[in-house]
Amino acid sequence: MKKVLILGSTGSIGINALKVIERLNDKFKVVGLTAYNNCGLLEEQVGKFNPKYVAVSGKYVAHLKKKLNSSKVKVLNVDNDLGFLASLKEVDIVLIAMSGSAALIPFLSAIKEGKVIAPANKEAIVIAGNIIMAEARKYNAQIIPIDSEQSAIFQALEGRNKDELKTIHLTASGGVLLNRPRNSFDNLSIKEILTHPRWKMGKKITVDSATLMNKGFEVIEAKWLFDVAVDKINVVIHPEAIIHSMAEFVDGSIIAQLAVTDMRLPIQYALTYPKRFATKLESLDFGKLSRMNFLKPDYNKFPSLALAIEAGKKEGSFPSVLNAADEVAVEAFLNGKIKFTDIYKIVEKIVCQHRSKKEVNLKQIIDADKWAREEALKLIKG
Ligand code: MN3
Repeated sequence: MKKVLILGSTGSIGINALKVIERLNDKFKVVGLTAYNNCGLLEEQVGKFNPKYVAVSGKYVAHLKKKLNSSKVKVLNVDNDLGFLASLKEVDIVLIAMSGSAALIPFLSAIKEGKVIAPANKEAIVIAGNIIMAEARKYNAQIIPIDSEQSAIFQALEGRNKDELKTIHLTASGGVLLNRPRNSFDNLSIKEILTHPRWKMGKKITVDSATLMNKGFEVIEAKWLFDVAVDKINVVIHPEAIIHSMAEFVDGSIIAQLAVTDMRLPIQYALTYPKRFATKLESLDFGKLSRMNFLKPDYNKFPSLALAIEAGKKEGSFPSVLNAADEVAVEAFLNGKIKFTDIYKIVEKIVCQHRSKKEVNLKQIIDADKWAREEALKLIKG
């Protein structure tokens, strides 16, 4: 039995991860679950999976302790204790389903203990991919991505020699704005942005999918995860989201991973790797599918994608600044404080003001994050 810690068990990835574990309950034991403020659902999950540890935001710790009085579960604080949880001897796999750069601390702790890490979280690898990958090599920790595109690339590259890789074709559904004219973007409502055609996800990532910033983050992520130059990563719009990404080799052969759009599949693969087990998911029906479409991304319509690719090329603390400014701007949009098109304007302005060396340490990354957040808040207020 593999022992699993899930950071962010009440979000959509966390909920799906627990569904996978429930089906494969003879193979996995949940050791710890963490959430931010969804105490109700966390409580339910504790009842079902009986973990040894849970963690929530500091202000809810006392409340949750009271609620879970009768069980033996230890209640910890997500603001301070994630590093401790991720480094526990009794944990084999750390599944990082929480969002935000706060995942960086438990990510690095898990690496130092040589654990298997299954990240769905983007921010940690986007802002500190070079440090994460160097540490993972040093401590022999295995990183098996959950994000559907990274999982597809991981699967396509399995057993291959890296020198044989020519291009990664990173697919994108194109988001909710694919067929909307750019001149209508200014008046887009929050509700219109939050209806993603293919995937059900959290709000922040759904907005990032609409701007294609999410795809830009994935370019940066793929660069670090698979050690390939940004120039070798080609973004392809594929609205059906059936091909989850592809690897093209030097001989011109392309290996793609295809499946129904259901996150339980890449989650299960990350947990059971290198084995595969049956799922209850339906098979792709090619007869019904009949066609798949592909097109080039429109960088003028979606400038966030170009900005992210540029930040990925420049390295240093640029990805950190990009991520932090985007997080603040998207939140302001979701709170009705700025227009949809202001998201890009704010992020672009801050990235352009930033200066960074190519090589940066963890402190410089965190300082850049903090600086970008402050600058973004100033712009939003002004
Ligand atoms: Mn994705």
